[in-house]
Amino acid sequence: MRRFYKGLIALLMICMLAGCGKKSNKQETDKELFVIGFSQVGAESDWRLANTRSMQETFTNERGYELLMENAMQQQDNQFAAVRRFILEDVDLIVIAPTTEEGWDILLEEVHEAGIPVIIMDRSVAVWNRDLYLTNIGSNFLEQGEEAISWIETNLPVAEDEPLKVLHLKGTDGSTAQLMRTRALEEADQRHEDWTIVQQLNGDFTEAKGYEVMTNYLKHSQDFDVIYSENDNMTFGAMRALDEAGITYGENGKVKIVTFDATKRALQLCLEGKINLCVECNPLHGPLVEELIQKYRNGEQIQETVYISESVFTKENLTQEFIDQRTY
Ligand code: GYE
Repeated sequence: MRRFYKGLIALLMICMLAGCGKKSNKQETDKELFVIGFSQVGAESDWRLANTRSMQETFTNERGYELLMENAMQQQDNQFAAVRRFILEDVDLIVIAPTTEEGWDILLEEVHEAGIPVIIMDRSVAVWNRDLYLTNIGSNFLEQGEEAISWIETNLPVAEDEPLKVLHLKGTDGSTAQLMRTRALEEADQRHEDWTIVQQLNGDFTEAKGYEVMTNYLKHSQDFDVIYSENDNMTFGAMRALDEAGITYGENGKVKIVTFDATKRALQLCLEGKINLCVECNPLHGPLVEELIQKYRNGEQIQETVYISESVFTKENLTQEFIDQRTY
């Protein structure tokens, strides 16, 4: 009997030690790491890949974070599912890069009720209750559009007898980047009686779609002076279509090209004279998001909107050294 009791006690001790050991390890890890659920739009463009990298490089375990990232493949429904999973996992904070602006009220209410703070990154959301998220960090997309317009106004003279014909390549409908860049162009078109938007094509911010819509369009018409393309990847697709149709572009070409993002590949083409203007859209949000999270954790006041700094590039202000050291 004593032997039996001795054995039982030993067994219990082993179990307790093993069990306790595990639990305390987990508790320590949980305590140390700040868990962030990140719903990313997709992997549609070079800009997006750089944006994802910036988040992953910032929020590492070594730096005290656990980043749970979900790629929504450009579908808002996938974002809803991801955010609901984050609620179930009881993460410390949720970062959402929203596909489109509309449709977020109910979901953000759910997150609010769960008591989880939210940061909206890159694009914006249009919700009734502004208290549903801490802050919106991203680009001033309208200003980007206006930069592009003012370059066109100064650099593309309009002929006396013919309007300036703009071909517009649009990004994902309803996304802030599309809405604001489009607004700048449409407002300029209203102001300038001698401008005309010959067509608006939707390329969904991807190279494949940019190539496809451009190829189809060129079968019907090739009469335009400038392409206003809402991101670099659609521009690359459009350039391939122009090459195949034998239409020249850039500095010495028939068609001028204005593009948004200013990723490394686009800047190189700009330096080579193939693209006329690159309006920068800075994807390196990670460090800024971290700064805001730290403020939040310290109980400090956070600005409602935080814009990231950006510039505009033409062949004149670019150098090979600058492009070589660019990380995206
Ligand atoms: O311009 C485009 C991307 O929302 C700023 O989305 C972003 C845009 C960017 O896919 O390349």
